[in-house]
Amino acid sequence: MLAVKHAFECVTLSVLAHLVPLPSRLLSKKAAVQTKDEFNSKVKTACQEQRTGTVGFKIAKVIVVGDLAVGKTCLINRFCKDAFDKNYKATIGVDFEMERFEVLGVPFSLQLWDTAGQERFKCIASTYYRGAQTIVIVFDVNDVASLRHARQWLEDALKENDPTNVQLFLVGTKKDLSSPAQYSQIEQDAIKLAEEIKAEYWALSSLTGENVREFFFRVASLAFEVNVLAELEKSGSRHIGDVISECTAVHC
Ligand SMILES: Nc1nc2c(ncn2[C@@H]2O[C@H](COP(=O)(O)OP(=O)(O)OP(=O)(O)O)[C@@H](O)[C@H]2O)c(=O)[nH]1
Ligand SMILES: [Mg+2]
Repeated sequence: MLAVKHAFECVTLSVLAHLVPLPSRLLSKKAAVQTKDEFNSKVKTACQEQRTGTVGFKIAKVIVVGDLAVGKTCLINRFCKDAFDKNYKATIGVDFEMERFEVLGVPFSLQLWDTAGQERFKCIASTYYRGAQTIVIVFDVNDVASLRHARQWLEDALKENDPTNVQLFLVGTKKDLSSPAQYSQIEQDAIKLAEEIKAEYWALSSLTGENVREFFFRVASLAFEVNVLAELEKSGSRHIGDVISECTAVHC
């Protein structure tokens, strides 16, 4: 059996927890890691009472998309391997990493799909978009064009997925390369876009590691929460269904 790599209870890490997207004015780098520190109470209770159904066996699919060389692979490698490569090696098609978490005592895994940004590999990469629970759109905070292209990446990813059923993140990388003045300019545009597409905005650096861990924990906790809530809803409706069929059986 694979060992759990990341175990967390939300009370200790304030980044881990809430379902509703952050209010836009809080979407700056700092605010994103200082959000509410509570999981949904139904989710907490279900975890305490071990009523999370099949969630412990579930794997959430996360696709990471965005222009070439914005830093998608580095982001995943920083989190999964705590490594950073300053030489650019284009991803060909897709790469894949699996990360195991324990959230509120329940095992949970993220399947991270690192897709190619280069146009010539886009066709292969897009065949892996389907079935994503989370879409991470990456841009480089030093490259305005990569932010402009974010909408197109989202559109492509949504063609293969149900827009009402995915969580969106807009992630600005390479924060270490920008001055505070430069950064605050692009941040405004990024926040505006994040609001429009209903994504949560994060800025980070894979070189320094700033915000990387917090970001993935946040992705894992939101995906987990959604899964548990869906499971509770399913078991709730099953119970109602059982009652109805029992009633029909005895003609009540
Ligand atoms: N300074 C700095 N450089 C970064 C950061 N993230 C990535 N890079 C550099 O940016 C270049 C591209 O990074 P990748 O992660 O390979 O980019 P990618 O988005 O996976 O590119 P494709 O696979 O072609 O789509 C590499 O030279 C990295 O070293 C960062 O946070 N800071
Ligand atoms: Mg890559």
